[in-house]
Amino acid sequence: MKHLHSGKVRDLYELPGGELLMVARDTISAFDYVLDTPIPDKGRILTQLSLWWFERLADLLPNHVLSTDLPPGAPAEWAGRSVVARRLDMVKVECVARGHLTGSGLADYRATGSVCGVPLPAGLVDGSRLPEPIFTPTTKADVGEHDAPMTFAEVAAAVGGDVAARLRDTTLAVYRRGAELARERGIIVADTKIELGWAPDGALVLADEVLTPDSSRFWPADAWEPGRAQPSFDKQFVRDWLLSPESGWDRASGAAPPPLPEAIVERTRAKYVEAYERLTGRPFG
Ligand code: Q0T
Repeated sequence: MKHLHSGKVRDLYELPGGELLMVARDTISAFDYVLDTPIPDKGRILTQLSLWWFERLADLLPNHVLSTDLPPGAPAEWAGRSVVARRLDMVKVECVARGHLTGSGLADYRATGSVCGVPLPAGLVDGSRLPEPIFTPTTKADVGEHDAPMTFAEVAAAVGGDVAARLRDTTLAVYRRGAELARERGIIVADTKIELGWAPDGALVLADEVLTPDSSRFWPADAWEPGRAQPSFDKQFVRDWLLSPESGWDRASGAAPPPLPEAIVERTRAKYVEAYERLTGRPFG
């Protein structure tokens, strides 16, 4: 197995036959740091959630999954959090859809009245639901840099108008399917980022991880209140503790965050399990 790449929360290997092996870790990020304290089972929970979504999206487009069996030679502890995938020619645009306004979309709106060139009504605030979901692509920035918003015209100039329209329509279709289903189960999917790639036969294929709390903003629907930052479904205990005096952490100091206490780890793990169980209707593990 040849190591190809390590991201914030995943490792990528090449198998002898040329397929990829994606392995999700239990790491969690907060305030742009990857924390030293893992959340037990997070890699398995998000991998299983993503696989469940792939099945529910299969009528919209094919996905990169070849097998969920552990390949020969892989360590047993990767079971349940690894996926053997087709190697694709990845689309070099970050494909994002938003149904609610927050984060970098909110910043763009406050500066321009638009997000990625899509004009929006006046008077929207942090957390507002948009009149309809919008495609808000960004550049794929190098490690350490931040993605920059792209207009649809910029995407079209980069990949061609027909491909740009397919990226937009596909991203919006995945978002709509995910947000609609999640909403019925008490979770708002405010926005989502998907990874798309081209198969050798020309098919546009859904890759990576889809509609998980790492690729999307999940909010508890019963706490939604536009006009303030919304609580995160999964990470709120981590954020609250890190910003509390108990953590002793000064975010402005530039120091890395301290290790998480066991109680915060356990409550956060329970939120990932809850998201999985609410969405899929299946017990985890
Ligand atoms: C991927 C092909 O490795 C990455 O960046 C290197 C700088 C990021 N990355 C690429 C892939 C996938 C998937 N998923 C795929 N099916 N085929 N590349 C995943 N992450």
